[in-house]
Amino acid sequence: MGLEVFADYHDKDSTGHPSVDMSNLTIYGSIICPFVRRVLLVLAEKKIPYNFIGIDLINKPQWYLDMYPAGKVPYLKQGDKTLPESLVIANYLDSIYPPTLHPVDPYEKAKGSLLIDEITSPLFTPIRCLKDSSLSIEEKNKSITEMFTKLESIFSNIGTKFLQGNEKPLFSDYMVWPFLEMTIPISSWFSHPTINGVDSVCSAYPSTGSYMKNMMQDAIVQKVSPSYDTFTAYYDKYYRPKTD
Ligand SMILES: N[C@@H](CCC(=O)N[C@@H](CS)C(=O)NCC(=O)O)C(=O)O
Repeated sequence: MGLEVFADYHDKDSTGHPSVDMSNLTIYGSIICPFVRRVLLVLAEKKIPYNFIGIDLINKPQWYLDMYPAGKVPYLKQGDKTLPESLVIANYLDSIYPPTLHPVDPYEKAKGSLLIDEITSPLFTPIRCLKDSSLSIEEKNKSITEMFTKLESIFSNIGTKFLQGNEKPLFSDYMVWPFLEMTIPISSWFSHPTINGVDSVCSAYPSTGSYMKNMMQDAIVQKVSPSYDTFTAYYDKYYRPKTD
């Protein structure tokens, strides 16, 4: 049913911080959160050992809010050092565990940051559709179609296997992917007229589909990505309008 991955997550009934070896790097998060998966991709790529403490995002434990009042995920703790914000955490991990996932050339590294912004920005559309109950399904699907059209123009301009011309994903690819992968389960969940799997993306938006297929073949992506069932079971549980 896809929700097993959340079985040991901490919710408002959790009585206190779990006892784990806090001499290890610790990440608080939820696998459903694309910001968290950014960090998990960097950890997996670099084979960094860490504790993962699952946080129920809808019913957060009080001890988590006491520790980090903003209550967002991801959150990193390493000894007495703490950090919020996915890009800050991912960059920090990249710096302290070389070799870097960024291009070595500083100009290319800067261009990678621009690409992350440019591509992630339209990718907030499906997430907004999940959360916004004021829009009809037709309006949501229309905005998802507009998002794919925008992405297609970006990916056709890029035209390389991965974002920065490398033979393997770099930092920018791993920062964008967690948002991009969600476009398929969310579109299918809204019964989008065109999008119901990666092949349908390839048919309608070939440059975007081809990039997605390349990313899906990456072993690190395969390790971190939740299953399609996990996405849809989570959306059913938290975003399906109540019918009574
Ligand atoms: N800018 C933050 C955004 C993190 C974020 O919004 N995470 C969401 C889950 S995907 C969250 O913590 N939501 C719970 C809340 O806002 O209370 C980052 O890059 O880490």
